Amino acid sequence: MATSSLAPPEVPMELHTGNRDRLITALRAHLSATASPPRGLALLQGGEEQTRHCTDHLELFRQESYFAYLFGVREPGFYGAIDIASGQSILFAPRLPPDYAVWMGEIKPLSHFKDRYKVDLVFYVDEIVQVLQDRFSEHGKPLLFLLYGKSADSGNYSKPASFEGIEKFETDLGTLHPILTECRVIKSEMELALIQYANDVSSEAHIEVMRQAKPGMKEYQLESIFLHHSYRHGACRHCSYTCICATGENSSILHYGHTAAPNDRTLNDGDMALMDMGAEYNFYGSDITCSYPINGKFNSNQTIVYNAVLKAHNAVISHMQPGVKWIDMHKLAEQTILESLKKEKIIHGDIADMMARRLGAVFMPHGLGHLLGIDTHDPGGYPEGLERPNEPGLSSLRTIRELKEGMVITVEPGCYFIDALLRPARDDPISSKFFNWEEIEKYKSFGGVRIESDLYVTGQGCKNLTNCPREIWEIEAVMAGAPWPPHAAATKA
Ligand code: LEU
Repeated sequence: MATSSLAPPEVPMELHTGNRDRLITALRAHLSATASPPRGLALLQGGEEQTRHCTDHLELFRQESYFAYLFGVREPGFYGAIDIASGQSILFAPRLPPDYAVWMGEIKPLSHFKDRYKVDLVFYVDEIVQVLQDRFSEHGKPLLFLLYGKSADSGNYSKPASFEGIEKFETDLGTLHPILTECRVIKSEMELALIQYANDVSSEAHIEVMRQAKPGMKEYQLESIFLHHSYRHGACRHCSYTCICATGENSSILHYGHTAAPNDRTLNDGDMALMDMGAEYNFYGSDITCSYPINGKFNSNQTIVYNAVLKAHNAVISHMQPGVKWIDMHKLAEQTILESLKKEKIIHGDIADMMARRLGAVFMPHGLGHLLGIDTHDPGGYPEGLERPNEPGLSSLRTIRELKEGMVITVEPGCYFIDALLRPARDDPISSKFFNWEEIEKYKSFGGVRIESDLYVTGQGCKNLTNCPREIWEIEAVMAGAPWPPHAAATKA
């Protein structure tokens, strides 16, 4: 039986009150520079429950992230508003039909939501026009700041609040999104505590998977161990993303594990496993990757690739501090990996030439890491004025910002042997000369290695929130039954 040292923490609603205060301060500062006095309300529509296609099967609801950030509301169908001048917060709850009490449970009174979510006022959604007009129209037609803006990762737009009668209000679609997005970039102590907890759960669950992995098992069994541990011991019902449980050649498929590649391969003796899985607690997530041999012992090729990636992971972490440019960290990781591959005669030639030709992207086509918070790819990576680069590898970066104290960002270098990238490199007469194709042939079905930790940027450097065995000897010891963290041994003795 797996044991656990986890204790799911109470979530203080002050976390979300603090998030609202941060938005109010930022909006007031912005508006006082353009209008006086600051007026209007920020109005957001929470997520709506979805059914499976045309059926009545309800998908498990997870709140929309911007709404979760400001209000912490778990239930679907809400609206939330913040009066910028007074700072008052207002929730609008859906009016539920009497039948709800029979099929879904108690219909909670509005006072329940006021107490639970610590807002100033609560009304029903069908009262929204009247409430906003009666209470907030002292300066004429009330002005509503709605959330409308593009996600730099998906290219999708957030849905601005809409309701019957919205034409009675003046609306602004451009102000709220960039300001609220920027608020989410810097984490408060309370947010950090939840991200740390999600990391504690995921680190422990990863170790449980590592201990149980054996040749002959299926990838989905590793996924199920992670999900079970996170939920059973950590109270995490959601994951931050679909588990990537890739073994053997599958570990070179960056976003493996989706419906068309559903973690269903049988594990073989001699395979590497690349496990990218993260639990989510009260909306805040984690994103961790561990790579190791299924049989518990690194062979020589596995050692070479693993140590190349580990060296890059550690080099980046040792350079991280406020002011450092993330694109420079990406290049540092690429260069470190290329140097290790050169030392092992997998590639040859001048590293600076390879960097200039962007050959690092043949082995690491994704970005070094991304902001993490309520979303796995947390927004704010490309604020206005910052353009996504278009060169290979760099174009996959989800941010090229300078690090700032309070950011949480993943560090996830990887090294993969991907046919779809090696083939064109081979076909290109100039690039081809940098590769030792005979040596690379030996890694044909190797797959890849990724090592991913979640880092908090402090005033002077950074703090690693992830606690998984990383050195080869540590992984081999844990897979052979040694305790983790290692001081657990001392405590037990
Ligand atoms: N999480 C990273 C990204 O999508 C890449 C990883 C899955 C290889 O940017």
